[in-house]
This record gives sequence, structure tokens and C-alpha cells, in this order.
Amino acid sequence: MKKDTLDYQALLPEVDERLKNSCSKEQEQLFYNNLKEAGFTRRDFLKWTSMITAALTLPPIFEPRVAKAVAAIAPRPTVIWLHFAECTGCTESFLRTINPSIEQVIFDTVNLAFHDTLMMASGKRAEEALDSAIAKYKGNYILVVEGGIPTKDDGIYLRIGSNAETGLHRLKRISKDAKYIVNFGTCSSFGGVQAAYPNPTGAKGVHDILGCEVVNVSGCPPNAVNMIGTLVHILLFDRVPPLDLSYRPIWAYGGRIHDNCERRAHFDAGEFVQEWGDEGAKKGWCLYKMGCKGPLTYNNCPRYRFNQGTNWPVGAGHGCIGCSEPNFWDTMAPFEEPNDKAGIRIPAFGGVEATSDAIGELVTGITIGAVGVHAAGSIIKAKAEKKKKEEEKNKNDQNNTGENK
Ligand code: FSX
Ligand code: SF4
Ligand code: F3S
Repeated sequence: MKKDTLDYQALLPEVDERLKNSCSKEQEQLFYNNLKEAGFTRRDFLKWTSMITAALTLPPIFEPRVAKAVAAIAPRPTVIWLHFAECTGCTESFLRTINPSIEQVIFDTVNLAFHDTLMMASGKRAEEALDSAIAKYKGNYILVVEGGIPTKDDGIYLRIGSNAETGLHRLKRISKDAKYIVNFGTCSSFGGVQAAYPNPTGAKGVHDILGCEVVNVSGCPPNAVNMIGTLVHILLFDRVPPLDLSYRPIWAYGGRIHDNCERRAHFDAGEFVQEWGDEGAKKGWCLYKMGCKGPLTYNNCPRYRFNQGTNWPVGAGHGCIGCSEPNFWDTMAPFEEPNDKAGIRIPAFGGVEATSDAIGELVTGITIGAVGVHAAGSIIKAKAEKKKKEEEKNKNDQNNTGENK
């Protein structure tokens, strides 16, 4: 059953027992050798361990345990990674980096029994490898799913492998004996681009088809930290992390983009980019008016970013398009216009709260000019009144003096 909390402190003895019984010195040695070969020191690994422990919102007492689990648990978890209707961007996001990443080194040490894109074998040999992995690790493998699954007309719009098996049949057959089902990407989580209106192939996400517990590591693509962190959680606790209503790990998707965005101060100050390449864009102002869906999107992109932490969409100058939300192709479009139906109140220039329609007028020169003229007019009027009062007072004083004479 889906859980939205876990008492990690109470799980500590269980974790220790598990590590005591399932770690191997040989495996640990092998792991550190692999790290070294990839150019990382133990210190690099410990820094990474602190990062991932914090990302998983675990207390620091778990840091050495995370390190131990990642390096030494044996046998390594078996992963069967299937592809359906998608662009393979999720695999790319995870594995295609200029230099090897620690995530890759860790992934190299899992028992990857099947991966359409990465494996050497093809055709019948690949299918045989898949069948033998399912038989050998029955009930014990982690099924990673990438891509949406066409369901219309019994799934005939996606056929895979030398037996031309439909994606729908393949998912049902292989998920049956999986211990965990982890969906990498918005396509396997919620259907993705192929499920966008009018969804001609009836594409769906895995949970909508199977109805059982899954973990949705959504994003188009998700970042590597969210993918590896979810696997690390399963490795350490032998259970899935607490999940939100959309089956996404709360540790990764519990925070809103908008609340962690580096441009947020500009939003609060009412400083918005008005058109691509304008002064505001050069100054890194908020992209809300250029369609940023950060206020509607839950993900940790501002913190962990992509391409080994280099950058993320908003950092690169485009708004968030809400790629980790269910049905974002339909609900978040048009991507370069604000979604006024969401009823988000945004601050106007100078931080005064206004509706997003009103701000359009407020930040134009005409309205600012009008406010300016009004303000200037008030000051002149006040000064004139003050002067008039002073003149009247002087006149009265003079009259009084004359009378006294
Ligand atoms: Fe979908 Fe992944 Fe978007 Fe692409 O495979 S989540 S289209 S980045 O690659 O599934
Ligand atoms: Fe950042 Fe977008 Fe929010 Fe602006 S609207 S602060 S760019 S997330
Ligand atoms: Fe996607 Fe928005 Fe992050 S578009 S990658 S959720 S910044």
C-alpha cells in the first residue's frame, strides 16, 4: 500500500541487520576499484553519499549506511529496464555525460539483466536473455520502465522484439514477477507526449494500466539524482520511499519549483521578463510572464539540476514547462504564456500584489507614467497648499502687527 511517511529512525535496527547480513568485502573492494578507475576518490564518494542522504531527507546518521549499502550489498540488485513509446531521453539523462559520474559507477555495479538500448545482444538473443533473467530472478527484480504504453485496439500500435509482442502484453507479462516497478520519466509515469490530446494510440502510464504500486520518477526527462536516489532507497531499506498522490517520491517531488527558484526574489519584487532577450532577461528576472509553470510544478530541478549539476531550464533562460506533472503536455500548454486559469496572484513592479492581468498594465510605461504623474501632482498640490497656508499666516501676522501699532 502507498505510504506517505516512513519512520526512518525506527527502521535503523532493521537497516543495520540487513547490512550485517548482506554485505560482502569482495563486492566492496570491487566497487572502490571501479570508482578509482573512473577517476573518483573515496572522499568524492563520501561527499556524494552526504548529498544523496540529504536529498533523500535522511538524517546524517544514515550517511555511512548509505555508503555501505551502495558499495557492499551483494548480490547486487537485478534491474530489468524496458522501453516503450518514448524518446529514450530518460536513459540519456542518466547515462550520457561527458565524464563518468558517480551515479554511473553505481549503476554499473547493479546487475542490469536487460536494457534495450545498452545491451549488445539483439533480436532473438536479446529476447532469450530477457526470458532467462525473468525466470532466474522471479519475484526479485526491479523493473524499470521508460515510455508510455499504447493500449488502444489491444495495444497494436507498439510492437517490440523478434516476436512482435505488443507493449501492453510485454508490460503485463514482465511486471507480474517484479518486486518493484519504478517508472523513469513522465511517459511511463503518466503517459507522456504520446498520451497528449487526442492520444490516438490510447497511450497510458504504467499505474493506469496495472493499478498496482509503482514509483513514478517523473520528468521529461527526470534528473539523475531522482533516478539513482530512488534505487538507493530501495537498496537500503528494501522498500519504496514515501510517495505523493501521483506516486512520486516525496523526497524528490515534495517541493515546488517556484519556492526554490533562483529567480524567485524577482517574482516577489514584480520584476518580470516581458519578451525574450529584453533587459529583464539579461538581468535574470522572473520568467512567469514568459509562461514559466514553476508555480504549478513539484520537482527538485533548481537544487540538483541536469548534466552533472551544470544547469536547469529556468537557469538557462526558459520557463519551466511543468514536465514532471501528470498530463503536462495538455494542462501546461501553451508553454510560453502564463496559465491565468491557475489563479496565481503575482506581485506587480515594486512588490504590490495584483492579478496577472493587472500587472500587464502596471509594468507598461503608460501606467507607471500615470502613477508617476498622479504622485507628482499630489506633491505639487501639497506644496501649493503649504505655501498658501504660510502666505495666509504671514498676512494675518502682518495685520495683527499693524493693529498693535
Ligand atoms: Fe518520455 Fe523518457 Fe520525455 Fe523522453 O524515455 S519522459 S519523452 S524525455 O525519454 O520517456
Ligand atoms: Fe522561477 Fe518561474 Fe517562479 Fe519565476 S515563476 S520565480 S522563473 S519558478
Ligand atoms: Fe521539467 Fe520544469 Fe524541471 S520543465 S526539468 S520540471 S524545471
